[in-house]
This record gives sequence, C-alpha cells and structure tokens, in this order.
Amino acid sequence: MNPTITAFELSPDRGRGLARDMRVRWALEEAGQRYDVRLLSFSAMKEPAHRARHPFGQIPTYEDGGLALFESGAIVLHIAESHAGLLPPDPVARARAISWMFAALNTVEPPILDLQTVLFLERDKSWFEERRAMVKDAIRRRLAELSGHLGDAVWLDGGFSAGDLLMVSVLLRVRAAGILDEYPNLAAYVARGEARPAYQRAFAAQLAVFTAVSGG
Ligand code: GTB
Repeated sequence: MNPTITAFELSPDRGRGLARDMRVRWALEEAGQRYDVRLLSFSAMKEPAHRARHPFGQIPTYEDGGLALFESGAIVLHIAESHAGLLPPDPVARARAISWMFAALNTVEPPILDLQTVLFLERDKSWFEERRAMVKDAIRRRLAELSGHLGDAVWLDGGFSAGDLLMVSVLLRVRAAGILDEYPNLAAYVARGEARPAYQRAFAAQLAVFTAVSGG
C-alpha cells in the first residue's frame, strides 16, 4: 500500500506549487516513494473525518498503515527518516540537517507568512503601507543572514538534504514579491532546488490536479 497524502481539490495558488502539499510530494519523490493523494475541498477539510487526521482542519496530512501525521515539517522529517537520501547517515551531519529544517520553518518562514497576511488580509487598513514595509524589512534581514551563510555553497550544509528541501520551499513563497532576486546566491539556490527531477515531478503532479479541476 502506498502512503496517502491530502491536498487542495482546487488550490488557491492556481497550481504554482506554493501550498504545503508540494513539500511533502517533493520529499516523497526524492525518496522514490510512490503515493496516493486524497483531494479535499475547503469544507471537507473542516469535516470530522478530516479533523480526525488533522486537528486544525488543514492540508497536508500523511497516512501510512496505522500512522497518521499532520504538519508538513513533521511529515517531511518522517519521510526523511524512513527513506535514504534526505538526511545524511552521520549523526552529527543528520542533526545539523534537521536544524536547517527547523530554521526554514521557524526562523525564515514566519516573516514570509506575515507578508502573505499583510497582502491578503490587511490591504484596507490605514497602516497597510507602513506594515508592509516593516515586514519586507524583516524578510530582508533573514534573507541577508541566510545569503551570508550560503555564500558560494551549493546547499546549506554539505549535500542536499531535507533542510534544503524545506528552505527552498519556503523561499519560493517570497519570490513573487521580488525580494528573493535581491540575493542572487539565494535565487540560484532556489533554482537548483527547482531543477531537481524530484521537484519537477512533484510540481507536475500538483499542477495536473489544478489543471484537471479548473479545466485548464
Ligand atoms: N503548519 C502547517 C503545515 O506546515 O502543515 C500549516 C498548514 C497550512 O497552512 N495548510 C493550508 C490550509 O490547509 C494550506 S498551505 N489552509 C486551509 C485552511 O486553513 O482552512 C497554505 C497555503 C495556502 C495558499 C497558498 N497560495 O494560494 O499561494 C499558499 C499556501
């Protein structure tokens, strides 16, 4: 039996691969693990059947035999721990790769999420412009630090790992705002992630869902 993940039936990102099922799909592709997808409408996500899998009524989830997981970071970690290729075997290098997974989700992603909130929910506020500028500066501070760490390296800490997978996924969410291109080494890093065959397969799979449901 393949594991089953959940994803949006009709993704609000219109198939741009920005919803969080994408990082789980990518991890599964890197691991060479086939998977099934259960597509959910916004209302189905809030039904008891889905809340039994995800207390907050969101996607993605992951089910494999008796195991049911929610939270994209926990799911990617589980995939990385149960397959070769996403975490180094050496315990020290492995712990560092896991640090980068947390850094992506807990340090870099929060200001990027703040910008989404500002742009989608706060445009009508009198303080919109001021808040947007503040949040963009917070993102720039993080990206400047990350850019300084990455330097000329290909990946964050040795070979490609689940830390890179999550970091690239997070950085993709800020590309449309134009901020990523201010850091050419980060833009190139993200492009390297996107060029991976596993990323390409995952992207195509989530786009196919949107294309089929929206009629093109
Ligand atoms: N911390 C959780 C995780 O990492 O798994 C967050 C999960 C989450 O936010 N899921 C979102 C969801 O289910 C989808 S990914 N939302 C429905 C709800 O809460 O009712 C977030 C997302 C949504 C839309 C875009 N977009 O349009 O670009 C990008 C990302």
